[in-house]
Amino acid sequence: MKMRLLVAVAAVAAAGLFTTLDASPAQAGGEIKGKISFDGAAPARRAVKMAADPKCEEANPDGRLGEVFVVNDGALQNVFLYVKEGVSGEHETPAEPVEMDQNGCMYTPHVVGVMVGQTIVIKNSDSTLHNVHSLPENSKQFNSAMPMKGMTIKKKFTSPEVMVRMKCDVHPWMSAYVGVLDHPFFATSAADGTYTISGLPAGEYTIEAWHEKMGTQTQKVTVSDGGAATADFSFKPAG
Ligand SMILES: [Cu+2]
Repeated sequence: MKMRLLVAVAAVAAAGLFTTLDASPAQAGGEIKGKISFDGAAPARRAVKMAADPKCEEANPDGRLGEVFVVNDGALQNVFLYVKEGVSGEHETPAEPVEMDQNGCMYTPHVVGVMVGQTIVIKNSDSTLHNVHSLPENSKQFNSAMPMKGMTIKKKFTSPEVMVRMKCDVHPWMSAYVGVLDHPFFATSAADGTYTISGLPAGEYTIEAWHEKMGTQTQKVTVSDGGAATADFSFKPAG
């Protein structure tokens, strides 16, 4: 639910941003939408083994499932979609931060996008020590111990990169991925596999879909003034 909310917020922010840059409301922008499917039998989601930290086990009395393959009725969640080619001009960095929580010794959301320079507020909702460690190649790494419940830190990435991996040095099962872009045209597929990228001017674009285990795919998409183009993707695991 939170993921969907974030996607919706990003879409609204993108639409709002473009409206402010473009004087003509008639050209408030088109959109690309679609659905991500998983081709084949969905792998079973495995229970995450948290025995290394009793506080993590306590926080999840019913256990937690891994988030690498989240397939609901053939729909694939946690795919990052972004416009790879065709965006021009400068795009204002949103003032609103993106939020990432450490809750029950998992990152929420698991996959998220931010703009270069946009603040990411990282929170610790757990009564245990987390150490959030980013592993970008294009920006400076950060490696921050967060020992207290309720603690938050603010971070930014300085260069585009799809994707930046985040991990916890205390809990090896914890990972998240952040797509860093110099424009606001990105989204993450929701629980029903759908996504929407809004606020795009008319034009030809290449959109890329990224999944942490199944790699990337691209499609060329033509967006008309204020129109909606569709780009569906289907992922099949190798082998
Ligand atoms: Cu941790």
